[in-house]
Amino acid sequence: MYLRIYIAFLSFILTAAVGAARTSVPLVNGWSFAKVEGEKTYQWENVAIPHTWNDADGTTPNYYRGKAAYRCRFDAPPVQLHTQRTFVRFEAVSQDATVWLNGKRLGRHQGAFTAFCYEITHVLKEKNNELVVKVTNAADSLVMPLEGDFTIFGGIYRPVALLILPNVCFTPQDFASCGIYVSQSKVNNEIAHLNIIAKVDGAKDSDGPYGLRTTVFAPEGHIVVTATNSNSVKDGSFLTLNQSVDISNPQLWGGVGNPAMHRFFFELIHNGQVIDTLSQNIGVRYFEVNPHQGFFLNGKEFPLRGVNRHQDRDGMGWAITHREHCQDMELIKEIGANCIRLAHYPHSDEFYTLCDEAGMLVWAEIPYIGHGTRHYAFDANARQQLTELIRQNYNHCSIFCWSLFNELGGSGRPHELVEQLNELAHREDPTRLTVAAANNDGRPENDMTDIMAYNTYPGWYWADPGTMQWAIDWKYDPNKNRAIGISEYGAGASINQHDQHIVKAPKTDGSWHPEEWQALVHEGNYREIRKRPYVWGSFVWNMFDFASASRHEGDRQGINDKGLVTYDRQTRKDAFYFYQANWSKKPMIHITSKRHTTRNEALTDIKVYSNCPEVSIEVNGKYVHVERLEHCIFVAHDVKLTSGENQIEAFGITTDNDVAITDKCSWTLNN
Ligand code: GCB
Repeated sequence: MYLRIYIAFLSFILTAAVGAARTSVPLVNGWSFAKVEGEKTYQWENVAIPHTWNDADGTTPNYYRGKAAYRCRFDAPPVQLHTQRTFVRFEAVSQDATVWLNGKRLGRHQGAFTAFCYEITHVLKEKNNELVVKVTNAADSLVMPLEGDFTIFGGIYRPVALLILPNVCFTPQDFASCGIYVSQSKVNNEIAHLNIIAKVDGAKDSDGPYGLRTTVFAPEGHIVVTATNSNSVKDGSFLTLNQSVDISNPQLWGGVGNPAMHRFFFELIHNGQVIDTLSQNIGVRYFEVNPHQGFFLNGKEFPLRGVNRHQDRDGMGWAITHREHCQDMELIKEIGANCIRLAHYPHSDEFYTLCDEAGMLVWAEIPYIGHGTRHYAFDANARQQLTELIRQNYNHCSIFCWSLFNELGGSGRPHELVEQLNELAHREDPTRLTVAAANNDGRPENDMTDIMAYNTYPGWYWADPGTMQWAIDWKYDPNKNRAIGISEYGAGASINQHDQHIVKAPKTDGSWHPEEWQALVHEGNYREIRKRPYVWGSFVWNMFDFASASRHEGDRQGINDKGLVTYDRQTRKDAFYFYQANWSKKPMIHITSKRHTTRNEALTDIKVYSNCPEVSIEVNGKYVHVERLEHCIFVAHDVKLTSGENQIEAFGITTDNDVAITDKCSWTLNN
C-alpha cells in the first residue's frame, strides 16, 4: 500500500518537473500611484499591491471616487523566449481599468471584483518595463453595481502577477479562468461522474493531436483514477479537450467537519511530451434543495446556518492580504457557521479556496443591486461579470449557487435582464443552482431563479423580532415548489452602548444602537427560522461591520454596524456568542452585557449564552436562580447588585467529561 502511494507520488513529482514551465511571479513592489483630477496628476507615491486609495477616507461621506494612475517598473523574470509566453493577470481592480505596457495599450476591464488577463509576450522587454494602469472608481451607470450601501474602494486591491506559460498552454485567457473546468455532472455515494473541459491556447491545426491526462489523488494521497482519453474540438481561438472521469465509491466533501478534497493533476500532452500541467483541489459532493424540507448535502438533511461577509477591513478597505482572509475564516469557523453568503459581489479566489478547505457551503454573487439601466452596455457588463464569476470560480466545490441580484426594484424592467442572466448561469454551469435575494414581494424576477431568498429585518427596520414568523410564512407557500431562504436579517449594534430594558427597536438611523437590542433581534428572529425546516438557509447580516460611507448611525461615521464582530475584527458582540452557543460544538459560555460595566440600577437580569446543558451563576460568590430558555439562553432574573463592584461568574458543565467552563465579569453599581 505504502509502496503504491510512494510510486504514485514519485511519478507525480517527475511529471510535475517536466511541466514546471508554468510559473507565476507576483508584482508586489515597484509600484507608484497618483490621483488624477482633470489635467492634474498629484504627487506620485510608492505603494505596494494590494492597494486602495480609500483606506483612510472610505468611511467618510465624500470619499474619493475618481481617477488615479499606477505605474510599475520591473525587469522581466527569466523567460525562455522561444518556448514560453508571458501574461499579466490582475485579480481585481476597482472598478474600471485600462492597462498599458511599454506604451502599448493592452485592454480595458470594467468591473471591480473579477480577474482579467492580457498576453504581453511581444511587448515585454528584458529590462525596464513600465506597466501603467489608469483606474477610476467613479460611479458609472453602465457598470454594476449601481447601488448598495457599501463603500466602493478604488485601486488595485487584489494581487497582480506575471504568468509565464508554455507556448501551448491551458489558457489563462478564457475570462481569466484557469482554463480547466471540472463539472460534477452526476455524483452520488457510489460514483462521481465528472466531465472535464480543458481549453488550450496556442495550438495550431498543423500541430497534430493534443491530449489531456488527468490523475486524481484521493484525500489521503493515493491515485484513485487516471484518465487519458479526450476529444478535442476547435472552439474559437481555443482548442477544447473534453474528458470524462469516473471515481468509484468517492470520498465525498461533506461540509464543515468533513471537507475531504481530491487533488486533480492535469497534464497537456503533445507528441508524447507533457507540455503544461495544472493542479486543483476539488471536493466531490452532491446537493439538493427540497422546497419543503430544506437543504440536503450528499443525500442528508443539512440545514444551512450562515453569515454574510463583506470583504473590507478597518484601515485597509478592500486591500486585504492572506492574513486578513484567514482571520475572517477563523472567526466564521469559531462561530460555528456552515455556510457563507459572499455578498454582494465576487470575492477573492483565495477566500473561496479557504471555504473549500473549511467545508463552508458558499453562495456566490454578482453585484446587480437595487436597479439597472435599460442600456445594452449595462446588460453586457452584467453578463460579463456573471461569466467571469462562474468561469473563474468553477472548480470551487464550496459554491453551490450563483446569485443573480440583490434587492431589485424600480421600473427598469430588470426581470428581462434577470431572465437572460438565469439562462446564462444555467448554460455556463448546469450543475449549480441559481438564486437571488429580494426585499420586495410580487416582482416578476422573484420567480425566475431555481431557489429564492429574502432580505428581511423584523425587529430592526420594522415590527418586532418575533414577526420573523410572518415574514417567512408570507413568502412560503406549501402548495408551491418554491424553496425559500432568508438571505439577510439582523440589527445594528455598538459595543459601547447598553440598555438593560430595551423592548423595541431604537431609531435605526439614529446614534443609539445598544448591543442588547441586536442580541434580542437575533434571538427572536432565529427562533422563528429554526421552527421552519423548509427554510433552506439563513444568513445573518452581517458577520462583520463594514464601510458604508453614506451612513451616520450608531457610534461611528460611515459604518454599517450590523456585524457580529467589529470592523477591526477585535471584538465579538454578544450576538456572536448567541450563534456560537447554537452552532458550535466546542463547549462555550458567555455572559452578555459584559461591557456594561457601570450600572445605575441595582436590579438586573443576567443572561448567559452557553451550549452546556446546565449553567449556574454566582453573584459575589452566591448562587442565584437560573432559568433555562430555548436556544442556549440562560437567565437569572432580577438579581440584586450591591453598591460598588460586583463579581459575576457563570459555570457550565460540558457533556463530554463533566469539565466546568467559566466566564466572569465585574459590574460596578454607582449608588
Ligand atoms: C439590505 C441590503 C444590504 C444592506 C442592508 C442594511 O437589505 O441588501 O446591502 O447593507 O440591507 O444593513 O440595511
